[in-house]
Amino acid sequence: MRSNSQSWTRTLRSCLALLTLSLGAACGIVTPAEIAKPGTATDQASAIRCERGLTRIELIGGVEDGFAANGTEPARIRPARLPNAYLETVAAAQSGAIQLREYDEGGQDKLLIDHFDVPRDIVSGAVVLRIRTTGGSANDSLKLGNLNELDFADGFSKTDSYSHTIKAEAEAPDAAQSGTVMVVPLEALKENPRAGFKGNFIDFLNRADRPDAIDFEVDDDTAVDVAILVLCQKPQIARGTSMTEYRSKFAGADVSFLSCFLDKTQAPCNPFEGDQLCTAAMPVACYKSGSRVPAGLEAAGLGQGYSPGGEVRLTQPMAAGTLATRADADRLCSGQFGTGWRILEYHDGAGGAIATYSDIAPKTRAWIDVSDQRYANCWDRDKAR
Ligand SMILES: [Ca+2]
Ligand SMILES: [Ca+2]
Ligand SMILES: [Ca+2]
Ligand SMILES: [Ca+2]
Repeated sequence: MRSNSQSWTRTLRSCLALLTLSLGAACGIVTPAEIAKPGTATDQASAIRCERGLTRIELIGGVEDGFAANGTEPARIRPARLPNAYLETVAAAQSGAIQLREYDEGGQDKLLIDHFDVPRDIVSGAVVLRIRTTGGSANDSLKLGNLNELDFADGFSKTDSYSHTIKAEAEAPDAAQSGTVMVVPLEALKENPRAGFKGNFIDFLNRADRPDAIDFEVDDDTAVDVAILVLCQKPQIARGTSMTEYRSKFAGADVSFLSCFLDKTQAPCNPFEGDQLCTAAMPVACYKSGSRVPAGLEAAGLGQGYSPGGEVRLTQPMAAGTLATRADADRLCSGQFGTGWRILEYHDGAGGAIATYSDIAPKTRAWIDVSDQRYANCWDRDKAR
C-alpha cells in the first residue's frame, strides 16, 4: 500500500512538473523524431507534423512504388475543367508537341494534371513529391491552385496559380535515375503576379469562393511517382477544456483537488484542442486568489506548489459556447461571486491541477480557461492571447 502510494506520488509529480513547464511538453505526448535522410516521399510526408490542436490531413495522388510500371496510377483532370478545347487538344496530341501523362509515366513533353479535394480552414502544410527528371526538367515546375483558364477573363495568364520551379531538384545526383524526393511548404509556393487575387496559397485555400478541388500540374519533362499534400486544419468542432474534481477527498474533506487527468477513473482533459463540446452544460470554475494553503498536501502526495492559496467556486451549469471572450467568462465569475473573481486558468495551480480549500463535490467537471492555446477554449477561438 505504501509503495503504491509512493509510486502514485512520483507519477503525479513528474506529470505535473512537465505540464507546468509548458503545454508543448505535456505528460504522455511524445514529439516525433526528425527523419534525417528520408528515403521515400511517404517517410518525408510523415515527418511533417501539425501544431498541437490542429488536424493533420494527407491527400495522395498516385502510389509510391518507385515508378513501377505494373498497374495504372491515373492522373485525373478535375471534372469541372471539362469540356475544355485546350485540354482535349493535349489529350488527343493533335498538336504533336505535348501530351498528358499518368503517374510513373516517363518521357518528355507530357503534362501531369490531377486534382485534390482540399477542405478550408487550412493553417499550414506542404507538398511532397517523388520525381524522376530528364534533361528538360530544369525549366519545369509544379503548380497548385485554380488552373482552369476558362474561369478567368484573360485566360492562362490570370489563373490563381501557385508554383515551384523544379530546377534545384533536377540537379540532385540521382534525380534522373532512382529519382529524388522534394518537399515544398505551401507558404513557399510563388503566386502568379498577374492573378487578380492577391495572397499566398494558404490565403487562396481559405477563400470561400474557390473551387472545392484544387488543380495540381507538373510540366513537362518530369515523371512523378507520387504526390502527397500534407495539410494542417483548424479544428472543425469547437471544444473547450475542463478539469474534474478528484473522485475522493483524499487530501481532506474541505480540500478540493481539481485536475486535468490525474483521476484515471474519469475522462482526461485536452488542453490543446479542448475535450468537451461547447454546447455541453457544465459549471464554470471561478477562482479568487488568496493565501489559505491547505495543510498536509505533501502527505497526500501533492507538493505545496499545487495550491496557490486561493479558492474555487462553481457557477450553474451552462454551455461555454455562450461566452464569446475570456473577459465574458471573468465577468460571469465576478458578477456571481464579487470583485476579484475570474475564471480558473489551467496554470493557476501547478499547471493542469490545483488544490484549494473549496467546496467542490467529487467527480464534478467544470470549464476552465487555457490562456496560451488558440483552440482549447470555447471563447476567443483562433486568437493568440
Ligand atoms: Ca506504378
Ligand atoms: Ca519539354
Ligand atoms: Ca521542360
Ligand atoms: Ca507510383
